[in-house]
Amino acid sequence: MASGRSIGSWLLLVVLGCGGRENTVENVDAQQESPPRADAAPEFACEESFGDTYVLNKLQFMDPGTGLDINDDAVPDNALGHLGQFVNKGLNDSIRKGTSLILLDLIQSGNELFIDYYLGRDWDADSTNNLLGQGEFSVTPEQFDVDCVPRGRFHSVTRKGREFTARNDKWTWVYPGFGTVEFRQVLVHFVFNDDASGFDGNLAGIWTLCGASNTQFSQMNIDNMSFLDAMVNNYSLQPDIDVDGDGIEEVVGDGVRVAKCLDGDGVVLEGRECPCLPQIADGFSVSFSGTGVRAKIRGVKPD
Ligand SMILES: [Ca+2]
Ligand SMILES: [Ca+2]
Ligand SMILES: [Ca+2]
Repeated sequence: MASGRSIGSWLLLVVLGCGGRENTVENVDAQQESPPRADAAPEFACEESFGDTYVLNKLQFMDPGTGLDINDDAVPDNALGHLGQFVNKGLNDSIRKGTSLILLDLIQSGNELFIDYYLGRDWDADSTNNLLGQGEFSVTPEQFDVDCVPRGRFHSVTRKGREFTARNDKWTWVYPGFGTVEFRQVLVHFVFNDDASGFDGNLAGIWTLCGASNTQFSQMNIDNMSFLDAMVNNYSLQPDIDVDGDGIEEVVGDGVRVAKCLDGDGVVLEGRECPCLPQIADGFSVSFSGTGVRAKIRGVKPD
Protein backbone atom coordinates (compact mmCIF):
# COMPACT_ATOMS: atom_id res chain seq x y z
CA MET A 1 0.00 0.00 0.00
CA ALA A 2 1.44 3.31 0.24
CA SER A 3 0.24 5.44 -2.43
CA GLY A 4 -1.08 8.79 -2.18
CA ARG A 5 -2.14 11.70 -3.86
CA SER A 6 -4.28 14.52 -3.15
CA ILE A 7 -3.78 18.03 -3.32
CA GLY A 8 -1.41 20.26 -4.72
CA SER A 9 -2.16 23.44 -6.24
CA TRP A 10 -5.64 23.73 -5.77
CA LEU A 11 -5.34 27.38 -5.80
CA LEU A 12 -3.65 27.09 -9.08
CA LEU A 13 -6.51 25.05 -10.32
CA VAL A 14 -8.85 27.63 -9.12
CA VAL A 15 -6.87 30.21 -10.93
CA LEU A 16 -7.05 28.14 -14.05
CA GLY A 17 -10.74 27.60 -13.60
CA CYS A 18 -11.30 31.30 -13.24
CA GLY A 19 -8.94 32.58 -15.82
CA GLY A 20 -9.46 29.95 -18.48
CA ARG A 21 -5.98 30.45 -19.76
CA GLU A 22 -4.46 28.05 -22.15
CA ASN A 23 -1.36 26.28 -21.00
CA THR A 24 1.10 26.80 -23.76
CA VAL A 25 4.80 26.29 -24.05
CA GLU A 26 6.28 28.68 -26.50
CA ASN A 27 8.78 27.83 -29.13
CA VAL A 28 8.23 24.11 -29.16
CA ASP A 29 7.32 24.20 -32.82
CA ALA A 30 10.18 26.50 -33.63
CA GLN A 31 12.63 24.19 -31.90
CA GLN A 32 11.33 21.21 -33.77
CA GLU A 33 11.74 22.97 -37.09
CA SER A 34 15.39 23.82 -36.45
CA PRO A 35 17.99 21.25 -37.39
CA PRO A 36 19.54 19.70 -34.26
CA ARG A 37 22.90 21.13 -33.27
CA ALA A 38 25.67 19.11 -31.74
CA ASP A 39 25.93 21.48 -28.79
CA ALA A 40 22.21 21.84 -28.27
CA ALA A 41 21.04 21.05 -24.76
CA PRO A 42 19.04 17.85 -24.56
CA GLU A 43 15.34 18.51 -24.24
CA PHE A 44 14.88 16.49 -21.09
CA ALA A 45 17.77 14.62 -19.54
CA CYS A 46 16.20 13.33 -16.36
CA GLU A 47 15.66 9.68 -15.68
CA GLU A 48 12.52 10.29 -13.77
CA SER A 49 10.61 7.62 -11.96
CA PHE A 50 7.18 7.59 -10.45
CA GLY A 51 5.63 5.82 -7.50
CA ASP A 52 1.99 5.28 -6.67
CA THR A 53 0.03 7.85 -8.59
CA TYR A 54 -3.43 9.28 -8.04
CA VAL A 55 -5.53 11.80 -9.92
CA LEU A 56 -7.93 14.13 -8.19
CA ASN A 57 -11.50 13.39 -9.19
CA LYS A 58 -12.98 16.04 -6.95
CA LEU A 59 -11.69 19.27 -5.52
CA GLN A 60 -13.30 22.18 -3.79
CA PHE A 61 -12.79 25.10 -1.49
CA MET A 62 -13.94 24.06 1.93
CA ASP A 63 -16.81 26.02 3.42
CA PRO A 64 -16.00 29.18 5.36
CA GLY A 65 -15.26 28.35 8.98
CA THR A 66 -13.92 24.91 8.11
CA GLY A 67 -10.41 23.95 7.11
CA LEU A 68 -7.05 22.79 8.31
CA ASP A 69 -5.20 24.68 11.02
CA ILE A 70 -2.17 26.21 9.35
CA ASN A 71 -0.85 28.31 12.22
CA ASP A 72 -1.55 25.96 15.14
CA ASP A 73 -4.00 28.19 16.97
CA ALA A 74 -6.75 25.55 16.94
CA VAL A 75 -8.84 27.67 14.58
CA PRO A 76 -9.51 26.44 11.01
CA ASP A 77 -7.83 28.63 8.41
CA ASN A 78 -9.73 29.36 5.22
CA ALA A 79 -10.00 33.08 4.52
CA LEU A 80 -10.83 32.42 0.87
CA GLY A 81 -13.47 29.79 1.64
CA HIS A 82 -16.43 31.77 0.38
CA LEU A 83 -14.87 31.97 -3.07
CA GLY A 84 -15.95 28.34 -3.33
CA GLN A 85 -19.48 29.32 -4.26
CA PHE A 86 -18.08 31.00 -7.36
CA VAL A 87 -15.48 28.52 -8.46
CA ASN A 88 -16.17 25.04 -7.10
CA LYS A 89 -18.44 24.07 -9.94
CA GLY A 90 -16.07 25.28 -12.65
CA LEU A 91 -13.22 23.60 -10.89
CA ASN A 92 -14.92 20.22 -10.97
CA ASP A 93 -16.16 20.71 -14.52
CA SER A 94 -12.56 21.25 -15.58
CA ILE A 95 -11.49 18.07 -13.78
CA ARG A 96 -14.16 16.08 -15.58
CA LYS A 97 -13.29 17.61 -18.93
CA GLY A 98 -9.62 16.81 -18.45
CA THR A 99 -8.37 20.40 -18.48
CA SER A 100 -7.34 20.32 -14.81
CA LEU A 101 -5.64 17.05 -14.06
CA ILE A 102 -3.99 17.16 -10.68
CA LEU A 103 -1.71 14.23 -10.06
CA LEU A 104 -0.15 13.18 -6.80
CA ASP A 105 2.65 10.68 -6.76
CA LEU A 106 3.78 9.02 -3.57
CA ILE A 107 7.32 7.85 -3.98
CA GLN A 108 9.94 6.35 -1.71
CA SER A 109 13.57 7.29 -2.26
CA GLY A 110 16.02 5.63 0.10
CA ASN A 111 14.41 5.88 3.51
CA GLU A 112 12.52 9.00 2.65
CA LEU A 113 8.97 9.33 1.47
CA PHE A 114 7.92 12.15 -0.84
CA ILE A 115 4.66 13.40 -2.24
CA ASP A 116 5.12 14.87 -5.70
CA TYR A 117 2.52 17.05 -7.25
CA TYR A 118 2.11 17.39 -11.02
CA LEU A 119 -0.31 18.85 -13.47
CA GLY A 120 -1.08 16.03 -15.85
CA ARG A 121 -1.95 15.81 -19.51
CA ASP A 122 -4.35 13.18 -20.73
CA TRP A 123 -2.31 10.43 -22.37
CA ASP A 124 -5.04 9.25 -24.76
CA ALA A 125 -7.03 12.49 -25.14
CA ASP A 126 -10.12 10.65 -23.94
CA SER A 127 -11.44 12.36 -20.85
CA THR A 128 -14.06 9.68 -20.20
CA ASN A 129 -11.48 7.24 -18.85
CA ASN A 130 -9.49 9.67 -16.69
CA LEU A 131 -11.20 9.29 -13.35
CA LEU A 132 -12.15 5.63 -13.23
CA GLY A 133 -9.01 4.39 -11.49
CA GLN A 134 -7.00 3.53 -14.59
CA GLY A 135 -6.44 6.96 -16.11
CA GLU A 136 -3.12 7.46 -17.89
CA PHE A 137 -1.32 10.78 -18.05
CA SER A 138 1.90 12.51 -19.01
CA VAL A 139 3.69 15.34 -17.27
CA THR A 140 5.79 18.12 -18.82
CA PRO A 141 9.56 18.64 -18.51
CA GLU A 142 9.01 22.04 -16.88
CA GLN A 143 7.75 20.27 -13.80
CA PHE A 144 11.28 19.17 -12.88
CA ASP A 145 14.09 21.40 -11.70
CA VAL A 146 17.67 21.37 -13.03
CA ASP A 147 18.50 18.54 -10.62
CA CYS A 148 15.56 16.52 -11.95
CA VAL A 149 13.66 16.92 -8.70
CA PRO A 150 9.92 17.50 -9.18
CA ARG A 151 9.20 21.15 -8.49
CA GLY A 152 6.01 20.20 -6.71
CA ARG A 153 7.70 17.96 -4.15
CA PHE A 154 6.49 17.79 -0.57
CA HIS A 155 9.05 16.77 1.99
CA SER A 156 8.50 15.94 5.64
CA VAL A 157 5.95 13.28 4.88
CA THR A 158 4.73 11.36 7.89
CA ARG A 159 2.62 8.28 7.77
CA LYS A 160 0.44 6.68 10.38
CA GLY A 161 -1.35 3.68 8.97
CA ARG A 162 -3.52 4.88 6.12
CA GLU A 163 -3.08 8.52 7.07
CA PHE A 164 -0.44 10.80 5.57
CA THR A 165 0.53 14.34 6.40
CA ALA A 166 3.18 16.65 5.02
CA ARG A 167 4.22 20.23 5.57
CA ASN A 168 6.32 22.63 3.60
CA ASP A 169 7.40 26.09 4.70
CA LYS A 170 7.33 27.26 1.17
CA TRP A 171 6.09 25.66 -1.94
CA THR A 172 6.22 27.16 -5.39
CA TRP A 173 4.48 25.97 -8.44
CA VAL A 174 5.63 27.23 -11.81
CA TYR A 175 2.97 26.80 -14.42
CA PRO A 176 4.13 27.16 -18.03
CA GLY A 177 2.52 30.03 -19.83
CA PHE A 178 0.72 31.20 -16.76
CA GLY A 179 3.02 32.12 -13.93
CA THR A 180 3.92 31.16 -10.43
CA VAL A 181 1.66 30.49 -7.53
CA GLU A 182 3.47 30.43 -4.25
CA PHE A 183 2.13 29.01 -1.03
CA ARG A 184 3.57 29.38 2.43
CA GLN A 185 3.12 27.10 5.42
CA VAL A 186 1.53 24.42 3.31
CA LEU A 187 -0.13 21.54 5.06
CA VAL A 188 -1.52 18.44 3.41
CA HIS A 189 -3.42 15.61 4.97
CA PHE A 190 -5.03 12.60 3.41
CA VAL A 191 -6.43 9.23 4.33
CA PHE A 192 -6.44 6.26 2.01
CA ASN A 193 -9.17 3.74 1.79
CA ASP A 194 -8.45 0.15 2.76
CA ASP A 195 -7.23 -1.07 -0.60
CA ALA A 196 -5.37 2.16 -1.41
CA SER A 197 -7.56 2.66 -4.45
CA GLY A 198 -8.34 6.20 -3.44
CA PHE A 199 -8.20 8.81 -0.71
CA ASP A 200 -9.91 11.71 0.96
CA GLY A 201 -7.59 14.66 1.35
CA ASN A 202 -7.14 18.26 2.31
CA LEU A 203 -4.64 20.91 1.44
CA ALA A 204 -4.22 24.23 3.14
CA GLY A 205 -1.76 27.01 2.61
CA ILE A 206 -1.19 30.70 2.50
CA TRP A 207 -1.32 32.60 -0.73
CA THR A 208 0.95 35.54 -0.17
CA LEU A 209 -0.05 39.08 -0.98
CA CYS A 210 2.82 39.27 -3.44
CA GLY A 211 1.72 36.08 -5.14
CA ALA A 212 -1.87 37.25 -5.43
CA SER A 213 -0.69 40.58 -6.83
CA ASN A 214 1.34 38.80 -9.50
CA THR A 215 -1.53 36.64 -10.70
CA GLN A 216 -3.86 37.98 -13.32
CA PHE A 217 -7.58 37.97 -12.79
CA SER A 218 -9.13 37.80 -16.21
CA GLN A 219 -12.78 37.45 -15.29
CA MET A 220 -13.19 41.17 -15.13
CA ASN A 221 -12.57 43.19 -18.25
CA ILE A 222 -9.99 45.43 -16.70
CA ASP A 223 -6.50 45.35 -18.13
CA ASN A 224 -3.87 43.92 -15.86
CA MET A 225 -6.20 43.40 -12.96
CA SER A 226 -4.58 41.13 -10.43
CA PHE A 227 -6.24 38.70 -8.08
CA LEU A 228 -5.20 40.95 -5.23
CA ASP A 229 -6.81 44.00 -6.87
CA ALA A 230 -10.05 42.04 -7.09
CA MET A 231 -9.84 40.58 -3.60
CA VAL A 232 -9.27 43.95 -1.97
CA ASN A 233 -11.55 46.14 -4.08
CA ASN A 234 -14.35 43.78 -5.05
CA TYR A 235 -14.49 41.23 -2.26
CA SER A 236 -13.14 43.22 0.69
CA LEU A 237 -10.80 40.40 1.59
CA GLN A 238 -7.76 41.02 3.77
CA PRO A 239 -4.95 38.67 4.74
CA ASP A 240 -5.57 36.60 7.85
CA ILE A 241 -2.27 34.88 8.58
CA ASP A 242 0.62 36.79 10.13
CA VAL A 243 3.56 35.17 8.40
CA ASP A 244 6.31 37.48 9.67
CA GLY A 245 5.07 37.93 13.22
CA ASP A 246 4.63 41.72 13.24
CA GLY A 247 0.84 41.76 13.18
CA ILE A 248 -1.56 41.33 10.29
CA GLU A 249 -0.81 43.42 7.25
CA GLU A 250 -3.50 45.29 5.39
CA VAL A 251 -3.92 46.26 1.76
CA VAL A 252 -5.79 49.40 0.76
CA GLY A 253 -7.37 49.75 -2.67
CA ASP A 254 -8.41 52.76 -4.71
CA GLY A 255 -11.60 51.10 -5.88
CA VAL A 256 -9.93 49.22 -8.72
CA ARG A 257 -6.34 48.47 -7.86
CA VAL A 258 -4.04 48.21 -4.88
CA ALA A 259 -3.00 51.66 -3.69
CA LYS A 260 -0.95 51.04 -0.55
CA CYS A 261 -0.09 48.56 2.17
CA LEU A 262 -0.04 48.86 5.93
CA ASP A 263 2.73 46.77 7.45
CA GLY A 264 1.92 44.76 10.57
CA ASP A 265 3.47 47.47 12.72
CA GLY A 266 1.34 50.14 11.05
CA VAL A 267 3.97 51.62 8.74
CA VAL A 268 2.37 52.82 5.50
CA LEU A 269 3.96 51.66 2.25
CA GLU A 270 2.59 53.52 -0.74
CA GLY A 271 2.20 52.22 -4.27
CA ARG A 272 0.71 49.37 -6.20
CA GLU A 273 3.91 47.35 -5.88
CA CYS A 274 3.78 47.39 -2.07
CA PRO A 275 2.58 43.75 -1.70
CA CYS A 276 5.97 42.52 -2.91
CA LEU A 277 8.10 44.65 -0.59
CA PRO A 278 10.07 42.52 1.88
CA GLN A 279 8.15 43.96 4.83
CA ILE A 280 4.89 42.59 3.43
CA ALA A 281 4.86 38.85 4.06
CA ASP A 282 1.33 37.95 5.11
CA GLY A 283 -1.29 36.23 3.04
CA PHE A 284 -4.67 34.63 2.68
CA SER A 285 -5.30 31.18 4.07
CA VAL A 286 -7.18 28.70 1.98
CA SER A 287 -8.26 25.13 2.64
CA PHE A 288 -9.37 22.64 0.05
CA SER A 289 -10.86 19.21 0.22
CA GLY A 290 -10.70 16.61 -2.47
CA THR A 291 -10.71 12.97 -3.36
CA GLY A 292 -8.47 10.97 -5.65
CA VAL A 293 -8.36 7.67 -7.47
CA ARG A 294 -5.54 5.59 -8.89
CA ALA A 295 -3.83 6.71 -12.05
CA LYS A 296 -0.62 6.19 -13.98
CA ILE A 297 2.03 8.58 -15.31
CA ARG A 298 3.17 7.12 -18.61
CA GLY A 299 6.04 9.51 -19.13
CA VAL A 300 7.36 13.01 -19.57
CA LYS A 301 6.66 14.90 -22.74
CA PRO A 302 6.38 18.53 -23.72
CA ASP A 303 3.04 20.03 -24.67
CA1 LIG B 1 -5.41 28.48 12.53
CA1 LIG C 1 -7.85 9.83 -20.78
CA1 LIG D 1 2.76 40.45 9.38
